[in-house]
This record gives sequence, structure tokens and C-alpha cells, in this order.
Amino acid sequence: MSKRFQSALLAGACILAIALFGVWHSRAQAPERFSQSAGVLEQRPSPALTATYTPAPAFPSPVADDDVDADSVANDVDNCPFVANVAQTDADADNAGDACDPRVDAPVEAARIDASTKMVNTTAQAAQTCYQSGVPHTNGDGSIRITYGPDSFFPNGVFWVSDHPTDAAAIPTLSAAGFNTALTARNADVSSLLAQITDDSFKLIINEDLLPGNHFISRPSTFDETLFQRYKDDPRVLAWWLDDEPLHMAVKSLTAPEPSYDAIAGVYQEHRAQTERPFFITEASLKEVGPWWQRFLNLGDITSTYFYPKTFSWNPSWRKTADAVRSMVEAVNAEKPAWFVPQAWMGIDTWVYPTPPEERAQVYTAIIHGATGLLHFAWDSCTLRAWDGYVYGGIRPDVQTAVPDCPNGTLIDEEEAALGRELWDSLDASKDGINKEIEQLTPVILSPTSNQTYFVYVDAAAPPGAPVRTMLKYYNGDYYLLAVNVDSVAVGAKFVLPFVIGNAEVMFEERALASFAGFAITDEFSPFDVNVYRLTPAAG
Ligand SMILES: [Ca+2]
Ligand SMILES: [Ca+2]
Ligand SMILES: [Ca+2]
Repeated sequence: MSKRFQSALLAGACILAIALFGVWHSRAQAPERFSQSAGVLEQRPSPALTATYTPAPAFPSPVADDDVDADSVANDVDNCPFVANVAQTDADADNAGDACDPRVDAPVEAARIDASTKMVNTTAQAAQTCYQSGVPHTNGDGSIRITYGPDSFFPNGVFWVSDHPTDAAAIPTLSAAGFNTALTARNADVSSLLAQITDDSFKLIINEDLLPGNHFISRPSTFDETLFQRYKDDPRVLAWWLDDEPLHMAVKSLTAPEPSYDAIAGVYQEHRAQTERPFFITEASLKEVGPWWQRFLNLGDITSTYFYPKTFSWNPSWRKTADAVRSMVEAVNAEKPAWFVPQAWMGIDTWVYPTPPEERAQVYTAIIHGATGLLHFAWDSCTLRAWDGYVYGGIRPDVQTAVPDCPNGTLIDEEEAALGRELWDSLDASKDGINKEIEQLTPVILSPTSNQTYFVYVDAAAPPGAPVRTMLKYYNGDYYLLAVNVDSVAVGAKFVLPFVIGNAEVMFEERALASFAGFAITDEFSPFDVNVYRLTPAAG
């Protein structure tokens, strides 16, 4: 504990020493909370300021060589991609060349990989390599873990359960749907929410909302010391949430961010040694802001950020979501648990609910780029509906046009409410939703990323850059390739693995993967498609 505290202090001191302050302003009239989505923040450093955002070199760069073994046969059609074999002989015709085939059988009619179509190597951007030396996460008590173990915990929760009468069964409802975490609403009666927890696998994050009013930084800290002392060691409490977007709001108010930073840092340092539970804030995705953004993301034991793609910046693609998560993980050098806030709400104008496939893509995009926890925004409560006038509907199984007995709560129409219910159902583990997948994949996600080289190819006609993002994990004898199409355009992909594939299974789908042979699998990705492959190496 003290070591962690000292380390945090040291890191804070180092950052303080180098941090420089600029003046930022917004040039858009967009509602405050979401303005970063349109990239409207503009940095205006004075001439003396030279600090720019320079992400820590946390991740090894994936090899993007198109012919890694230099035998003049491109990786995607090489029957031994990692062994030079110009002749390409393959006695048993299983697409693993003789020079590297661990098992030479009688000639078989292997599923042939079509080598006639030239594909584009996108490995450099597509293969995510963070966490090769361990995945920072927590156990159920919030203590930091690097290595997956029986007590490892992947928080999959929602924002803002309250003590409003309509939330009287919120936690049993969430738990039955496969969620395991909830962040309390501002000023909610924590004791009544804790009383709803009957299963010790469900955890509460307590919202201290240090800078109230969302967010007037000139106000003094309102950290609830009584609340903290009462529950600081409660096993049902996972973490303490100190604030929402303190930097974002400081920037928007054209005020120096120091007061909010110092207020939060002061509370953190004062209480850090009193509990094993971690402290954290959620900050907007603002890497353009530079060093201050890095400082805020490093403020606490966990980092967390959000990015809402289906607001006015919807293009549509999940690439910005990928960038938001990756930038967060880089900002903390992949050394802290990194939680992401997926969009699960609708609001004004074009701010609409993600569709179920988009939601699944959003969740996997976040995980592939380094998220080690998910806090969906948000549970459909009176707190949400009466909050700010921009967010209208969240998720719950019974989203209604109006929350009963909710003064000033905004209304949605029945069609919109149905979309909220549909989105909930797509997450509901009891309906084979995304939460069930996350629960099953938790040991995989929290196991180290493979440090072996592999390649990601896409159709030459695919959108430029890397439309398919991947992460290769190794757990319990199998490899797991998580892959997501971050665009709204269908794309074919080929993955060249570092081993001869003995068996390939598409998880969570009722289909066999016919096209795998030798080192490669090919598959089609519909818009925002997610494919999770369990790959068993061929026995030697
Ligand atoms: Ca080659
Ligand atoms: Ca070769
Ligand atoms: Ca062979």
C-alpha cells in the first residue's frame, strides 16, 4: 500500500515537474459533456510551451513485413510464413509446407486458401500488442492484479443506480443479466443499494462526485468522509469514483485545470493509505489536450475514459473508439487497469442508441485495444432522465417512455424505448447476450497478449488503414483471436498465425469456420462484425 502510494506520489511529482500549462478553449457551442466528440477542443499553447502529447512507448510494434522469412513468398500465401522455403513443397497438401509441417499425413483435401486474390497487410495497426507482460486488472476487492487468477475480476457494469423507487430491484436485475458492477448515482443512499446485493460477485462503485454540479471547479471538495469511513473496507465495494470529467469541464469553463486536479489529488493522497479499494476518475477522450490529459488519466489507481460515437460525430466507424481506448492505455503506460465507458444511451438529435451489432463491436473494440473493464453509460433511471437535458434514455429491461414519479425527467417515444430494451436484451447474459461472452472470455482477456508475430490481411478493396482490429491471447492451451470490423463496410480478412492450426472454432456462433488451412484462416466480416476464434495448434 505504502509502496503504491509512494509510487503515485513520485509519478505525480515527476509529472508536475514537467507539466506545462496552456489555455484551451472551445470553439463550438455544443453541449458541454459531449463536445470532444466533434474534436472541438483547440489547444493554444503560449510560445514558451513546448510540451506536447507524447504517448509512452508501452507496446512493442507488431511486425508488418510482407515477407517476414524473405523467401519471396508473401506471408498471406506462404505455406511456411516463418520459414524460408522458396520451393513451397507440401507433400500432404494441407497448406503447411514440408519445411514447417509438424505432422505429415497422407495427402488430404484441406480447405484451400484462395491465393488468387492479393490482400493488403494491415498488421501494423491491426494487431494490438499491449499487455504482453501481463494485464493490469483488479480482483473483486479492487486490489490490483497483473496475472489472471481465481480472484481476478473484470468489471462489467453500468453508471448510476439510484435509490429512486424504480431502482428498488436494480441490482438483482443487473445481476440476472450478467452485469457484476454498478456505479452509484450522485447522492444515492448507498446503504439501500448495498442491501440489494445478495451475491458476493456483485460490486458497487461508490460515487463521491468530488466536484459537484458537473462541474464547478471553484467549489470546495465535498468528499463524504462519513460515507468513506463507513464503507471503505466493505467487501461489496469495488472502488471509489472521485469525479466525472474534471479536466473536460475545467477546459470547457475556460478555467485552469489545477483547482480540480489539486482537489482530487489531495483527497486521493489523504485517503490512499486507508483502504485497499482503488480510487479513480473518468475523463473524456481528449488526447489533443496533451500533458494535462495524461495527468488526469494517471490520477488514481485505475484509469477510465469514454467516447460516444453515436452522437454528432457519427461517421460511422468505431475507429475513434479504438483510438480513445488505445490512447488511454498508452497514457498510463499500460500499467493501470483501464476501464471504458461504452455508449448505451440516446439523446438529442442524432444521438441515438447503438444497434446491438454496433454495441457488440463497441465492446470488443474497447477490449481489443486494452479495456480491462466496462461501465456502460447508462442504466435508465430517474437520475439519467432528469440529468442534463441531452441524455434521454439508457438501458434496462423495461425502458419506458417516462420513468414513473420522476419530476423533470425527459420523455422518449415508444419506438425509442423499444430500442433501449433491445439494446439491453443484446447485453443480457440470460438471453445469450454480450455479457455472457464477456464472462466466458474474462480469463482470456486478462491473460497476457501473445508476443508471437502474426499477420492480418484484408481485401485490397477494403477501407484503408486497418478495418479489422485484433488481439491474440493464449490461455489454457489454446489461442484466442479476438477480431472486430470497426467500420460499416463489409470486409474479407485473412489471419496468418504463428502455428499450424489444428482446429479453429468461431465462438458464440452457430457456424463452422471452413476456410482454415496451414497457418491461415480466412473469414468475412459484415459491418461492425465481431469474430472470436478459438485456435488449437496442430499437434506435432
Ligand atoms: Ca515468405
Ligand atoms: Ca516461407
Ligand atoms: Ca503439409
